[in-house]
Amino acid sequence: SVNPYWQDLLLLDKQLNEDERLLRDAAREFCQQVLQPGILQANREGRFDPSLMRQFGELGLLGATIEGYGCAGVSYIAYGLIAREVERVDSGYRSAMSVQSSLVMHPIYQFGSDAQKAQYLPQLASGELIGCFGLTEPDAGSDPASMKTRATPVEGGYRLNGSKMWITNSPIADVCVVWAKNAALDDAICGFIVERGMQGLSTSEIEGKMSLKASITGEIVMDNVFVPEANLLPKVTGLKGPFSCLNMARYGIAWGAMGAAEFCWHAARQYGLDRTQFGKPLAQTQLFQTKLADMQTEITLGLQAALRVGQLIDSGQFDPAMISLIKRNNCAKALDIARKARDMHGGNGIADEYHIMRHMVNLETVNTYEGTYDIHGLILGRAQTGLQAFF
Ligand code: TGC
Ligand code: FAD
Repeated sequence: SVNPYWQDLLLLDKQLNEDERLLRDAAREFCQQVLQPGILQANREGRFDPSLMRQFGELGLLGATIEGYGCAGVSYIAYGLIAREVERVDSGYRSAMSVQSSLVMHPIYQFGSDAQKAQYLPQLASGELIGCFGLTEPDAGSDPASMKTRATPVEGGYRLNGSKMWITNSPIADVCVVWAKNAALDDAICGFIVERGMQGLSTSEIEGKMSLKASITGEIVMDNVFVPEANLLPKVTGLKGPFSCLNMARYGIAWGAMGAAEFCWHAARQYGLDRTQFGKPLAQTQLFQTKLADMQTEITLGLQAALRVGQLIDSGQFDPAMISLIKRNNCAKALDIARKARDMHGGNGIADEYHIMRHMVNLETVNTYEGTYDIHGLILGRAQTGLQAFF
């Protein structure tokens, strides 16, 4: 007989509180009923529908951990559960949600002035405004300290020059949180809120992506853009600004990647039960079953680890190394699970109607952005040896 808890052997569900379960169920219903039916076509066409952000907003899924400003004020565990449900449908949709929440609203909330919070947060929470986060540059990816974008002080504000690359949502963003070296502060890195319509700003789309096609990605090019003093994030200088936003986004990705992996695992199991070769279901072969067991093991452990880090964030005890550990491991395991599930679906595994290969190619990006697998390995290596191995 089938173990009734095969999907949740360590009973994660029972470790959640009532509010977290209710939010998880509401997010799952929205994702399965609203997002899942359209994903095949959106991915085929390489299209992100900006109105989805308003729908995320209506459900309270944007900036969900923030107190006030129209935000839900839920726990980081709840935020992780949302990411898991959204990414069960598509990593690109989770990208849109996590950039808005962790990389745009979080820095404005943590490092913004009262006026900036009041001006931007309510409309970002409702999805009326779409935000993006510009850290990566053509010549500065894993090493953002080498960025070239510069802010030069002028009367009343700054002139920004430089270009950002691979920026989720930039072509449709109303608000860009851009990180630049501030010449007024000895080139310390500062955050600036750059708005659509500012002269000299352009955000062209990057074409030809074979991964995360249902997410829109672009550049941010700034040619002498005047940014008023009021748009400088006043409460942080240095790389700890962008990195502390990345902590939260990476944590959400660790949950999200498990959502994509769960989709692939459940689909492979069902496919194996339904498909007969050599006179018996594929799921009745030893090779198929041990692959399912590997998937179940990695997902169950990965979710427990993400839950544990969520508890530590919620109780103010987290360290960035914990987040590197789960981002790195969960993304790599999810990618491996998606590749296995692709194989277990045989030829059907390459058809987009089965959704597996889309998850697989999406997870290639997820394993790379927000710090690659190897970069998180080096962060963990440094944290246990005290030795810097980046350069
Ligand atoms: P390092 O010397 O280590 O640190 C510089 C300053 O930053 C502080 N810091 C942190 N603060 C908070 N949280 C963290 N995780 C932090 N890590 C470092 C550190 O204490 C120091 O502060 P201070 O006051 O002493 O100045 O800096 P480094 O240049 O040696 O950094 C090395 C490295 C490799 C760890 C770092 O550069 C890194 O993480 N690289 C990866 C880059 C990355 O993740 N980029 C992500 C771009 S955004 C993105 O991909 C969005 S995708 C969104 C989506 O669609 O979902
Ligand atoms: P590189 O840094 O050039 O790395 C290439 C390879 O070299 C990797 O395997 C890396 O692990 C390895 N490597 C690098 N340094 C070392 C070292 N010291 N030792 C050993 N190996 C090393 N960025 C943003 O700022 N905002 C966004 O919204 C955003 N969205 C993205 C969306 C998509 C679809 C993609 C693909 C990327 C996005 N990024 C975004 C950028 C992303 O964060 C970077 O791609 C990532 O940080 C890696 O940088 P890179 O591409 O320049 O690769």
